[in-house]
Amino acid sequence: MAAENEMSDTIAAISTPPGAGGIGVIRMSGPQAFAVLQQIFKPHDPACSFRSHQLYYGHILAPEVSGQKKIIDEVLAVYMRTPKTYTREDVVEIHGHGNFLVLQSILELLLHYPVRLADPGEFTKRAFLNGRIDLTQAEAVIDLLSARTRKGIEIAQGQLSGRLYDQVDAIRQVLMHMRAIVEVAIDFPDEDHEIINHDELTLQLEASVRAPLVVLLRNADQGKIFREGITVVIAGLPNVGKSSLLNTLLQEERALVTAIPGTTRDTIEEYVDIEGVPVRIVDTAGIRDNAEEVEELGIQRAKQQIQQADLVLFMIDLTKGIRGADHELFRSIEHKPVILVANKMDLLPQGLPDLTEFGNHALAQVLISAKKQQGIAELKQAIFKAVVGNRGQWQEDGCAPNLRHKDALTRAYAASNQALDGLQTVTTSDLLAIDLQECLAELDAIVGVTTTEDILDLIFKQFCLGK
Ligand SMILES: Nc1nc2c(ncn2[C@@H]2O[C@H](COP(=O)(O)OP(=O)(O)OP(=O)(O)O)[C@@H](O)[C@H]2O)c(=O)[nH]1
Ligand SMILES: [Mg+2]
Repeated sequence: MAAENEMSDTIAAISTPPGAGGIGVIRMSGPQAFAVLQQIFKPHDPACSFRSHQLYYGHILAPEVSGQKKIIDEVLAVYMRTPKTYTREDVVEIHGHGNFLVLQSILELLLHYPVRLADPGEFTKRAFLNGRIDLTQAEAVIDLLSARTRKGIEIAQGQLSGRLYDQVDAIRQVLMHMRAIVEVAIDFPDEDHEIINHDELTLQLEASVRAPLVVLLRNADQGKIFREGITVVIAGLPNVGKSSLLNTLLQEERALVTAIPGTTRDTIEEYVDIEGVPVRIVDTAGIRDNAEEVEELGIQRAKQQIQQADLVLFMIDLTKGIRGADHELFRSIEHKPVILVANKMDLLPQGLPDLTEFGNHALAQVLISAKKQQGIAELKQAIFKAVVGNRGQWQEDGCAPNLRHKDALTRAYAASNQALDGLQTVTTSDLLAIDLQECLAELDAIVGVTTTEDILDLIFKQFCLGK
């Protein structure tokens, strides 16, 4: 962040998204916030004396133009005195009408005073720098604002309440304690062996450092799925019922469905929440040879989408049995994670066709009727299982470390390996201290005790303005 962007500045931004809304909020934070509010806000009750954390009704007035003050908006304003505020600084919020131009006028007015426009994420950055939240909680704000499923919200809220911080901090405390013992041993080399009980330290390292690190690392992989979601592509020959499945998953008539093969030309994508995972679901053109020009373009797109998919739902039409073209298409996608979806079970003649050949290569096979909405819950479970693995592995109340955390956790785990080796081969206390310190430093960086300005900038850049 540029040098002129000092913490002592008073900053302001529109905190609600652009577009029309019932109300729109402008937020100001810093030492001048209250003084500036008093200059531009005329309370309805002129005798009112501002009390902290209370809303006041009144008007925002522009400076006099030809002897008259112009009303910019009718608002509610609140002044929140430090330190019980979002940033721990004095904070003012002005709740105006949710018209972007009105809010822009209020913001421009503020900028005539000793107030500057906030950088993206700067309010939350101040909350972090002023010690109200740690870095994982600041990152949870980003996750909370961008979460697309209730599950994603739940995970972000857990992290915001300090769940990840607590788990990482518990490991840090153990490491600090262990390091202190080793440091003493360094100071008294003659009594080294009495001070360091190798068995006890090994036990502590295993149970209170390495085991919780492994749990966090495992959750990181699954956290990524809940945070970022996955892409699932529905592929199959024309007319097998791909668009019908898309519509059923969305519970709306999103894609055209007809009895004519080759109905879908372009790819169609939407988001659905599957057991808490945000899934980008893509319906594609049925793949066949000798398609005419427009359809052929759609088929090329379908193939591209299949290549980029995290999971492919390969659909067949049970009423048609298994056709040679099904085999051909399946061979082109079997290198991807695939679920075999056998559709139109409502029309199923006696007996199932033999699906074993596909089944052996697919992660699962599910019988459905896209039209009659049968087997859909099973399909969703199969998708969830294919991407998240067995439910048992995901701790429901667990944390979901992000990629930055995961990198640091991986390095912390490697350092703990070194420390363990050291303890087992009875290394020198100096080397052991270095390994423990390395492990600790990685965890410090996760919670933000020691994080470089570059990394902070990278994190807070992900925010939008006003957060
Ligand atoms: N009985 C029955 N009919 C279905 C089912 N699913 C789809 N259909 C019918 O099959 C026909 C094709 O369905 P679509 O969903 O358009 O198939 P598609 O795979 O998207 O076809 P293309 O876009 O041409 O590749 C329509 O007449 C649907 O009503 C089902 O589960 N049962
Ligand atoms: Mg279709």
